[in-house]
Amino acid sequence: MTFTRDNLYLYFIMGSQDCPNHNPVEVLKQAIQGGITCFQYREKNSGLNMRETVRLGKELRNICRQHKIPFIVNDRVDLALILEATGVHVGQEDLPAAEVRRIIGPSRILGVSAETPEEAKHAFADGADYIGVGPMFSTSSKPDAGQPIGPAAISRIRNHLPFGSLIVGIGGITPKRAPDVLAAGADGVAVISAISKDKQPAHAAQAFLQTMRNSTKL
Ligand code: TZP
Ligand code: MG
Repeated sequence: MTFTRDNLYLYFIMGSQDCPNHNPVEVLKQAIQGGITCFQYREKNSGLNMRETVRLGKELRNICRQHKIPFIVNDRVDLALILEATGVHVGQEDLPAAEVRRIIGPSRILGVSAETPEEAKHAFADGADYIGVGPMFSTSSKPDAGQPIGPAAISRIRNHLPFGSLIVGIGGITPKRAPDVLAAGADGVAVISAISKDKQPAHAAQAFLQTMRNSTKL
């Protein structure tokens, strides 16, 4: 599957822990209907065991395949390979990016979280295709996310990277705040709760696309 800058535009992340009121399969279907451009499967302390995680992952992957949405797996390279995922996303405390690149080969997508220009430069040198920068704003979806670094962090980091480096902002992003993240130089926004916890995930995704497109209209 091809993966381009456009895939970062509205990047939805979810595991069953993020869907207290719905079935994650339904949430993903709705989010796709609403126009998301990429999906990351992030099962974290949800209570699912590894077998259940694989079973749900296959279901979510099949839905992404049907709709030609890239399917990225958070943290776990073994799970990404089992699920024949489009790619993997790792943080600074997960498997080192260079090792992940070695295991997944040249074709799968590698995303890496980075908070500083140094982390960002290392991530790309180690084989990242894109970086995730955050938390932009305060978030309740990741207890260890640390203090918000704000959209300005994206401009700062971009200044140290070659033209065209792919960056997605993450953390506490709502439809109203998304334009600030784009204005700071992000290629897109990565979102958990503003879509997964909405009563109507399709509408929530559409609301993002609307504010983002309006903000960049000439
Ligand atoms: N990494 C940095 S913040 C965050 C992750 C996974 C959580 C984003 O979730 P939300 O609900 O969009 O704030
Ligand atoms: Mg991680």
